[in-house]
Amino acid sequence: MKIGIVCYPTYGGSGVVATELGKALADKGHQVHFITYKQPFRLDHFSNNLFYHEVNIADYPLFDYAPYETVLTSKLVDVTKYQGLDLIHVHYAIPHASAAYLAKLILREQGINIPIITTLHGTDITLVGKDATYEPVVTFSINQSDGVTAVSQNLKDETYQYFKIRRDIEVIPNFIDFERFSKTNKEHFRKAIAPDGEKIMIHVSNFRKVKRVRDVVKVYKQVSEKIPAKLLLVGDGPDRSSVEQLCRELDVCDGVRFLGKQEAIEELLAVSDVFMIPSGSESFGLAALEAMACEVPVISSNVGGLPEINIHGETGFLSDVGDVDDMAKHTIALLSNPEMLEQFRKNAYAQAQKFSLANILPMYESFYERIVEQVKAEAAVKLQ
Ligand code: GMT
Repeated sequence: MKIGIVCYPTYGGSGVVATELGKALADKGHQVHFITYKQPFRLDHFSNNLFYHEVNIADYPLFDYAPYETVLTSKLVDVTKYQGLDLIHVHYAIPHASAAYLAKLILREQGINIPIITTLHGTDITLVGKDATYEPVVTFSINQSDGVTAVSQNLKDETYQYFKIRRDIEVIPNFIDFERFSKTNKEHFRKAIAPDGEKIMIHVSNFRKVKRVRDVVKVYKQVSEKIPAKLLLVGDGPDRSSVEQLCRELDVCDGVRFLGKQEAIEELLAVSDVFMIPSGSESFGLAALEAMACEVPVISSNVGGLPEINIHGETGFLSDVGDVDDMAKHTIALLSNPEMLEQFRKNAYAQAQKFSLANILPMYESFYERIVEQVKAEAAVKLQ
């Protein structure tokens, strides 16, 4: 198939999923065209089947806000027509689903019937999308998509709860590529971070409010009072300075390392003992799955899709959002019991395997085939 993929090329989870999906589809022989305003950061390997089309927004003095959707729509029309795409798959509804719908209408006038698939990722529904400033367009564009997927059952349920959706939503969970994410021996690295055999806690995010990174530091404070431990904070974002301030207030700066944005996350996970994800909202939690693939148990909140991947008392522990004491209690129990930690590591790995690329990729391929056939059949009925 010739597949157009639209996503945010930045460090967000939806961009990561879209890029890894595109690369895997290309490896299986599909031709994949990325249509984004910047080269997706994980689009790092050459393949004859991978193409990148930049959405280039020309500046004009009249615009306080450059009309990105208009340029994206025109690009979608152009790429669909001249590359002969079979379908467009947009990741994150805002504004990709509405731009794709407009492109579909323009192409229809030119005799081209292009199927549009929208994948809902999280905040496009739970935070941003349901805000009144976006809701009518999000509802409309989801209903106009030919196929809709959500990355967890919880996100599907929330979409039906917040929006008047007439379409079926298919749950296709996020996936993990075990060729990249698997535990490797990085003992020398571990010694550099924790020279006295301290346990290593890790958090990876874009440091937005929803990630509750301050809770990670509060948990660390309690843990480090009982067990020698270090905390690695990976990523960057708006809450970074407030988190640094908290480290000073709690007097834990010596044990906390801010590593900023890192590409080789798997190498940091390889030396970690526990992964922290105390989010206030999390439709899936790809970062937790990446940790589990590297045999790192997870301490998480119990919101969104997190209970679908992190199994309480098996692969990690779940607590109510903001219940720092409970999270600290679980972390201390885990880190002070070597047998339990070892068992949880194995369980986490086994659970992550359910979400392997090999299991999930065929779900996307058969969904694509079904939607392409459905759109063809609808067009045939209209012609009669
Ligand atoms: O909202 C974000 O944190 C970014 C967002 C994205 O689209 O980049 O992440 C969401 O999509 C990821 C990939 O499907 C999920 O793993 C994250 O759980 C989800 N984030 C939230 O729901 C907060």
